[in-house]
Amino acid sequence: MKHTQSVFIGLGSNLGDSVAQLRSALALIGALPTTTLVQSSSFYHSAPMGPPDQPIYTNAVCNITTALSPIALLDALQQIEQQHGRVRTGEHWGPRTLDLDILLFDDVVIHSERLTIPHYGMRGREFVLVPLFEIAPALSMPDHKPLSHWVKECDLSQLHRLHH
Ligand code: A4P
Ligand code: MG
Repeated sequence: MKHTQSVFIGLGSNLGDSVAQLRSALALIGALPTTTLVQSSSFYHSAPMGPPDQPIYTNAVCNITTALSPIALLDALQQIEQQHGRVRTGEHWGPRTLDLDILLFDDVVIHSERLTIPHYGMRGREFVLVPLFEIAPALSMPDHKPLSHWVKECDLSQLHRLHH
């Protein structure tokens, strides 16, 4: 049997019915071959990072176990983005119906053309670190500091947990 790895995925959406899109993405992620959805965080509303003239985001983080390789998982996640009408306009940090980022893939480190793991943009992003902390408070970050230390560096004033 293939070895399964523990992987954290960041989900974001700020076009269309964002909550419905995150829910549907979570279901599709959990249905991928060899993959189990172990846990998902609450959903959060967050102010856009990047161009300010775009709708607020809904963000969440989930934890899966999978025997997929990092690149096979990326292919599968990009397919799910496409299924949700993701159009890549080329605008940096522009609005999107669904964005799925591989945050951490066990202890794997990759710097290739298609993949940077750990994800380059976790530090300082409250909409990634707070949901991650909710489901994995004991996690150690790539610099070996506790996740709580990274969370403390964040501005939490524009982040709101959704009650549902
Ligand atoms: N790629 C490399 N590493 C990874 C990885 N670990 N996971 C490559 C996923 N993809 C990875 O991604 C561009 C390319 O990154 C992919 O083709 C893949 O090969 P993309 O999704 O097309 O582009 P993007 O998401 O617009 O670019 P980028 O720089 O990844 O943006 P981020 O970091 O995803 O940020 N504000 C709020 N409040 N909440 C958000 O979720 N998200 C963004 C996008 C901006 N502002 C936001 C939010
Ligand atoms: Mg992305």
